[in-house]
Amino acid sequence: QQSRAHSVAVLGAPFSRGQKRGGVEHGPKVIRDAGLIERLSGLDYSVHDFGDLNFHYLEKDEPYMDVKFPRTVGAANKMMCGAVSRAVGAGHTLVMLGGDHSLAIGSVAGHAQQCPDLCLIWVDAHADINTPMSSPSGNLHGQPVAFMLKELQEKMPAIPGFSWMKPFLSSRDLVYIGLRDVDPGEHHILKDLGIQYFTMRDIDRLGIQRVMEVTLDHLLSRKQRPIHLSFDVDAFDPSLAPATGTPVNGGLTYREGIYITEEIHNTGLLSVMDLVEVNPMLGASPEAVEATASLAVDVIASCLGQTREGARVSIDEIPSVK
Ligand code: B3U
Ligand code: MN
Ligand code: MN
Repeated sequence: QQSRAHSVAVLGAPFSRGQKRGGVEHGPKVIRDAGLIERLSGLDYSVHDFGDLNFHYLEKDEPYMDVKFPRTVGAANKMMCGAVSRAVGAGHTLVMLGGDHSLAIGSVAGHAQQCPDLCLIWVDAHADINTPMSSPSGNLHGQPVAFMLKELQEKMPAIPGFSWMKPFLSSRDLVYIGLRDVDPGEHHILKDLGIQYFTMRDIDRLGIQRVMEVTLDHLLSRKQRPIHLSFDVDAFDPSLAPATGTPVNGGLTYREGIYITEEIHNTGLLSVMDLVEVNPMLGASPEAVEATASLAVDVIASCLGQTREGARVSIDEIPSVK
């Protein structure tokens, strides 16, 4: 039942202009240094490391209304969109390493160019669905989902840098898991559009098994289609993932996080995943940074079929006594 992709492509996205804190552009490097490529190769994939995208930070990029670095973020996402579209078109399962979460605009948009019927699972402490008007910070990493949704089209002003894209996703094709820091405007949007979401409280009430059952049923019961997983490392509890820009207490346990990714793998439908917001400059110690990066590697490997049961390589019989 588990269809295995033949090849996995890894694409680094060293970019930080979607938010204010420096260091998240080094995310791809620390995740690779934590052994990502070796781990994926050990899962029997042919792994293609596409290296890092080469983003340009524009020198003159004044805020538009309150939105920070609109042209820089827009251009980075245009580049991301093209790269993801090409990789998916070439038949790879793609892993995008952030970088901040504004990069998901281009990642999901590029995926949607190849797979217009995709669905989106957003694992995050935050909903990242502010519009430029509702955003309390003006940071674009708190707004990527608003750029994608067709239902928000009328609420979105024309932001410089984003004329290359149009909204492409329906709100019923999106599920959130792990929310616990949602702005008032975001909460209104979630309710107004009837978006399916599971807060940490919902996980406490239902358990992660039931949450995944309802999530996959919501997205896949009408038809099987490609999954885009956008995983913000701040979904995890800060005790597990301290090296990130906006940690929020009361996050996912290690086992809840891995259960989510195992269930997504078991659908056989994962097509693109983002792993974002690892910021090695925000760990209190080298150990804190290594723990966060190695957690990121565990999440990615689990998405791609690493199991807690063993049995990756088949052995014919119990070794006999010589
Ligand atoms: N919701 C707030 C804070 C935030 C969003 N995403 C992160 N932080 N990582 C905002 O700025 O939109
Ligand atoms: Mn996020
Ligand atoms: Mn977040």
